[in-house]
Amino acid sequence: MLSKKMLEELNKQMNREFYSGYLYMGLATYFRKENWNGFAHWMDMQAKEEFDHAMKFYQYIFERDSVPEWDALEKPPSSWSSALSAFEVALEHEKKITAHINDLVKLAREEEDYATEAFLQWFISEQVEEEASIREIIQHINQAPDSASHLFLIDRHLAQRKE
Ligand code: OFO
Repeated sequence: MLSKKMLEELNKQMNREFYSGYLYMGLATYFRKENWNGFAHWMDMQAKEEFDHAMKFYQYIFERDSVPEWDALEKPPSSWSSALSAFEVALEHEKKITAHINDLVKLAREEEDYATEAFLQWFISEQVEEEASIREIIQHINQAPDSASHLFLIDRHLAQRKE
C-alpha cells in the first residue's frame, strides 16, 4: 500500500495530468478557431496523451491497493496572442510538470518506495521528449516569426502527427 503522503502526491499528479489534457484542449480550440487545423490536430493528440498519463496514475494507485480521488479541474485559458505564445505557454507548463515529477521521485526515494520510483521512470523520459518536441516547434516558428506562409508550412507538417 502507498503511504498517505505518497498517495496524496500521486493523486495530485493524476489530477495535474488531467488538467494538462484540458490545457491542450484549450489550445486546440484556440488554433481551430483561428483555422490553424494542423496546430489544432497536434494539440488534440497531445491532450489524448495527457489523459493517458492521468490514467497511468489512476491505475497505478489502484495497483498499490489505494484509491485515487478526483479534484475539480481549473478552466483552461482559450485564447493566446499568437501561435508562438501558445507554444511558449505549453513549454512553461511542461517544465512545471517535469519539476513535479522530479519531486515525486525524490519523495519515493526518501520513503524507499522503489516500486513508485520505478513507475515514475517512464514519466522522467516522457518529460524530456515532450519538452524537446515543443522546443523544436518554437524554434521552427522563430525561424520566420512574422511570415504567414512559414506558419502555414509548420501547420501542414503538424497535421501529420500520428501519435
Ligand atoms: Fe505533458 O506530460 Fe503529462 O503532463
